[in-house]
Amino acid sequence: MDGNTPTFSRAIVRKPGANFAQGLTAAGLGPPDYGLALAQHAAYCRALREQGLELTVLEADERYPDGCFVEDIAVVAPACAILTRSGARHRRGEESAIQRILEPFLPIERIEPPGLLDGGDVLQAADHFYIGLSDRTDRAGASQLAGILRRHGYASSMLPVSGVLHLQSGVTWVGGRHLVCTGQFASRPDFADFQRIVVSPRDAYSANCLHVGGATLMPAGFPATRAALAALGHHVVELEMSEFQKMDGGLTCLSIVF
Ligand code: CIR
Repeated sequence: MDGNTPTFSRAIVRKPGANFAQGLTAAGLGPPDYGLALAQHAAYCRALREQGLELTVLEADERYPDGCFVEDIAVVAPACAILTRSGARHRRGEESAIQRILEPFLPIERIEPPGLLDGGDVLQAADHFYIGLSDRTDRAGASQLAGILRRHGYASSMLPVSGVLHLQSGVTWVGGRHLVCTGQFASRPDFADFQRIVVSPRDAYSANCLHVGGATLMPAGFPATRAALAALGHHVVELEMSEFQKMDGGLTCLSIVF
């Protein structure tokens, strides 16, 4: 790992609510078990704390069955936080609680109508922000974000996303020059300067990892991805994510780290 590896001190998470199963999903993996989701969420929180993060844990808000996927609601750069305008209409409104937590720490910006942007489509890798154009993030939202980032001194670029929900469903930065990604993203010139850990199509879910503190958190059950990360010197921590996967959510989706 080099000096480009991010150092986070805080994370925002939100517990899944009793109506978690009513959230959006196209995973086709069956309904989630709420008790198990709570247990997996608690283990996720423990793993973040073990990496030295101070957590703000929001209680569930039953108005928002997808509310535990907080990553989609704000993009946080070192110099500002940008509240998104989700491409999923029924998720709009989730940002009020997140704003209250972020505003003591950072200047707040926001994506304005008609722009659409989900935080899961924004990948910060070293000093660059990649913005995915997906079913949730349109060019208007992406252009607004690029403009805000530029004003705060950050470079960004856009790329198309298809076949997965969000950009970060298929590619994540795990510090240094390392990306974990599916084949779709491995072949993109955008990422040519990175060392890419390419997961097989059947292990696609394991492309969503989170590097925090001294560890790389990854979903449990993907030994090939685990071995590839370990071979590059990562201290890997596996987390059970089955109930969130059923709702189309990955590991990064469950927190806003800053
Ligand atoms: C949704 O469709 O909005 C949620 N069920 C899953 C969101 C996952 N978030 C993410 O990938 N960043």
